[in-house]
Amino acid sequence: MGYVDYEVNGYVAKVTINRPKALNALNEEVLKDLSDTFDAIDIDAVRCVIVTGAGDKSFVAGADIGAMSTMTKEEGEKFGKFGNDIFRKIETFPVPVIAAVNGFALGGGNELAMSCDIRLCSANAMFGQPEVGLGITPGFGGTQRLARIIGVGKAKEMVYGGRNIKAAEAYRIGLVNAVYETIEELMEAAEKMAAGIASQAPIAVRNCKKAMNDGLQVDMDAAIVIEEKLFGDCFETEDQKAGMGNFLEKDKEKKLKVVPFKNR
Ligand code: DAK
Repeated sequence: MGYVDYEVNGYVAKVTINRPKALNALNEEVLKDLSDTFDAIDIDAVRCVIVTGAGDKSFVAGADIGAMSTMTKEEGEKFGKFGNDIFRKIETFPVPVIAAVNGFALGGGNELAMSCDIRLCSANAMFGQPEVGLGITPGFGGTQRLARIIGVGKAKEMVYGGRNIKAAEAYRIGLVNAVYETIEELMEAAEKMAAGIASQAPIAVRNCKKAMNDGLQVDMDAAIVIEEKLFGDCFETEDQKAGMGNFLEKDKEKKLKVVPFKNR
């Protein structure tokens, strides 16, 4: 794909936004390539996805300011919906998605990272929603997801003030799970985490993602019903029989990961 590289290693896919000359800023072409890449992922073969940016400076420096500068109200709304649909596709993607943030994650870049399940970053990362300085609101979910991840007070401070924060602060306020000194260490850690997730019972992992995502949208009474249903579904899988059987037989050598999805 033109602006997005895709590779698969074992059960782990890596999606790399590749427009380094513009610090991987998101224009319509990049967003379309990102969307097409996720559509093409074989979820019978891939159990975890890593999203990162090309180069050593930027994850994604935001939506493309040049492209947005001449938009009308209608075009702005259309562009916002285009991006939001793609980020929602990532957020609800059946298997976990890890953002490996290797530099700037500003505006649409922070919003992309927040649509992923887990964020890891390198020490040179910088996060922020600087849109108010450009005369616009965040438009790819920044006014919604940031508050859900770091809390309303901190999110309002970041969004109203358009203040960018460094990796250490992002870690302190819970925007990222971990910070690594170098990009190499970051990628190694992201791959290790992804492989660890991929080695677990795949349908159980998928159901955990769905239970947490869907459950957070409703009240607790409805949320536990979502959990009960997805928990029950696991009892129709080979993984549950193999996983519990291995435990009862005290067979720690057998690995669930050798059972491919398509045999289920
Ligand atoms: N868009 C387009 N080009 C960008 C860009 C961006 N967001 N960020 C960087 N670039 C380009 C620069 O123009 C420059 O291109 P050339 O001049 O070389 O052609 C190249 O990348 C390198 O950038 P710099 O020379 O500026 O590099 P520095 O290291 O000096 O600075 C920086 C790095 C990240 C601090 C700086 O580039 C910067 O401040 N960039 C803008 C960051 C930003 O404000 N991001 C938020 C964008 S607003 C909506 C939908 C979506 C959104 C909002 C509403 N709806 C429709 C409602 C989302 C909005 C945003 O994301």
